[in-house]
Amino acid sequence: MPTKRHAHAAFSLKRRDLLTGSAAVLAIGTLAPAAFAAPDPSLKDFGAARGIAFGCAVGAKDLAANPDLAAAIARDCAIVVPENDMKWGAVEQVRGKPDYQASEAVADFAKRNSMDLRGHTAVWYLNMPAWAKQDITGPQGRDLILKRVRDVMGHFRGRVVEWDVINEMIDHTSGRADGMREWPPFAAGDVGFIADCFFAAKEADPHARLVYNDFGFEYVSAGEDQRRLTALRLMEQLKTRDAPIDGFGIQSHLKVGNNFKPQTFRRFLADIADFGLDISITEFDIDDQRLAPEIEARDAAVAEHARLFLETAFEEPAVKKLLTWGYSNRNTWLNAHRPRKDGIPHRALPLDDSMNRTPMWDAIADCLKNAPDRR
Ligand code: 9MR
Repeated sequence: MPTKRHAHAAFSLKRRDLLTGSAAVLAIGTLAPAAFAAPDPSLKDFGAARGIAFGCAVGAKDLAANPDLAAAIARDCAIVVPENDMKWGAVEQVRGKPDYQASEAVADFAKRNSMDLRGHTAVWYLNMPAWAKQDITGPQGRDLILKRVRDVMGHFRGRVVEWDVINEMIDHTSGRADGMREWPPFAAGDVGFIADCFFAAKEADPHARLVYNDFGFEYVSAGEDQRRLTALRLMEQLKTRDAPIDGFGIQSHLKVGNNFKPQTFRRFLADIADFGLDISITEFDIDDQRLAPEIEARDAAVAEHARLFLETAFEEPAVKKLLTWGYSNRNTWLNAHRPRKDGIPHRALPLDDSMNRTPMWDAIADCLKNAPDRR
């Protein structure tokens, strides 16, 4: 693994190349001296030139412990989302005593670096505080969830551009005819309860864009085919109820070797966009489980998969945000939650663990550059 010194050397070399290049152009008098200060192009710039906000998820702890990661994110990202720090279980461990210290640290980081902030997530059946798990099953369950929406979104009112109001309420394995998750507050209220969460969200933060976020729409398989249909039906039902929903979040936790059919995914994006919704790619990363350990080949396959997926995604003008779930391979949830069988770390993200670009970075850059302009 290259040391920090190597990473620095690589950076200096790039700067030197850039300066030499600028000097050469200056010598023939076509560039203003300001070009000397021009930084390396960043993903946020490529995205901005097409009307796509590029960013990533990061946690307060990771920011504090990894200054090099913080610097890389500040350079490349126009938007950040706290990976875990806004979740109910993180914020309100003690009932009635919310602690926003960690989520505020991420919000601060965003502000200091002129980035937008995404909110994740007001309602999720996972990562709840221990004290709430029992209570949400009772008659007060729905009120408790609605209060949580008002609390967290009210706290950040005016500071979050886009909120995942609801996360992961589709479950094709639930056995329910409607394909929705078996979860007490939902079962009691049907889709009307999800709509109520959006109404509460709108009151709590009228200017944030309100999103339904979920996984498992990207590939062709019996389960995902069903999940896409359920999602479309859900959007239709929410629209029928005039729920204030602005966008649909496709998590995009991809896996090399899964069956990606561009035309199927493209159709789904168009169908979602037809509801008048924006689409955000909210948690992009690539699981390389099925690939042999050799790094170069894994990086190439991951980049190729990224390219195929993003090319297809960006064809749809409603896709206006792309966030990766983590930014460097040093900090990916996959190593803890989806470890490779051989135990070696995943190559899932745009930077390696020394903050050098992986081929996935180039794939994202190319896809952003080639995306149709939606500004
Ligand atoms: O990456 C997150 C991991 O650190 C947490 O332990 C886990 C449980 O809170 O959540 C992970 O993030 C999930 C996200 O919030 C929702 N979509 C799936 C993500 C990966 O599991």
